[in-house]
Amino acid sequence: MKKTTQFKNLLQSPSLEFIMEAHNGVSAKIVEEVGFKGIWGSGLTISAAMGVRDNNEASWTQVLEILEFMSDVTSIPIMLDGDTGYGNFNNMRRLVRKLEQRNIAAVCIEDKVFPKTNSFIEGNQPLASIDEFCGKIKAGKDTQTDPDFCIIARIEAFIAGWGLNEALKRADAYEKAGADALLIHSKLSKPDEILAFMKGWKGRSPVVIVPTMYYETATEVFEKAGVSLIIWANHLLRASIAVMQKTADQIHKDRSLINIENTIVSVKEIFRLQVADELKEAEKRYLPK
Ligand code: SPV
Ligand code: MG
Repeated sequence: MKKTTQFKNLLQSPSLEFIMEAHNGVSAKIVEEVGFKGIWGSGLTISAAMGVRDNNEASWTQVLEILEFMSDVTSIPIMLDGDTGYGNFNNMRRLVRKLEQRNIAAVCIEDKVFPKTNSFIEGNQPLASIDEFCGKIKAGKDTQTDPDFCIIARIEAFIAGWGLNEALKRADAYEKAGADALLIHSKLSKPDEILAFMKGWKGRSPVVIVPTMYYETATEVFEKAGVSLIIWANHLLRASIAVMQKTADQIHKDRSLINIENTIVSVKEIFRLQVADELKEAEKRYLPK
């Protein structure tokens, strides 16, 4: 099944679904291997893996290049965290064209202004006007050639401190503009804003959430509230940073690998993830004897 169709089915499925963050080819592959049905191409982790900030310091074509590696090694759909669409409606149109060419199934755009700031960073989080953001959604929907490509509108009203009424007003406008789903974001450690939104939301669009900060809430609470899709947004990068810091420090202190070898994957496991065997077989077929 096409990746776009897989993703649309995931969004519209009656049960709660989950997608997991990846930030390069190998992490994308790991997400698929453990059984997730989709991948979140996180702006935070893709930029962090490049060693830059989540403020559009990496150009959108640099992000596209990473996505292409992620897409090439996986058969499950990728939903890109497209930040603000990297500009206005016109940049959004070009983004959608390029994503479709690279077999990316969906893009999420947020109603902030370029260059964006990560939602968990303290300080001013200016919002785009409703009209401007609706134009961006419409431009994206008019540009896509595959009817199953999805555009998810992310509402940052809670993040910016504008409250529930503003969040609901925006949800309604974005649904009318053609968004395939809404992502409602909150930085609180309790899910109060999310649950209030779910109670107040009378539209039909599926709702997506990112429980990074309210991680202590049982998943069943969101299931009961009618959430459609949960994004585990940054946990593979955070896990790998923890192990890289520990491993580098140990090797540096020991001046030896003796305490490390059994705590990390083998070189063979890297070869397996790279499908090195396939090349061996191909060499037999194509290289001169
Ligand atoms: C990301 O993963 O880049 C996101 C989610 O946009 S958050 O970091 O929570 O804003
Ligand atoms: Mg992001």
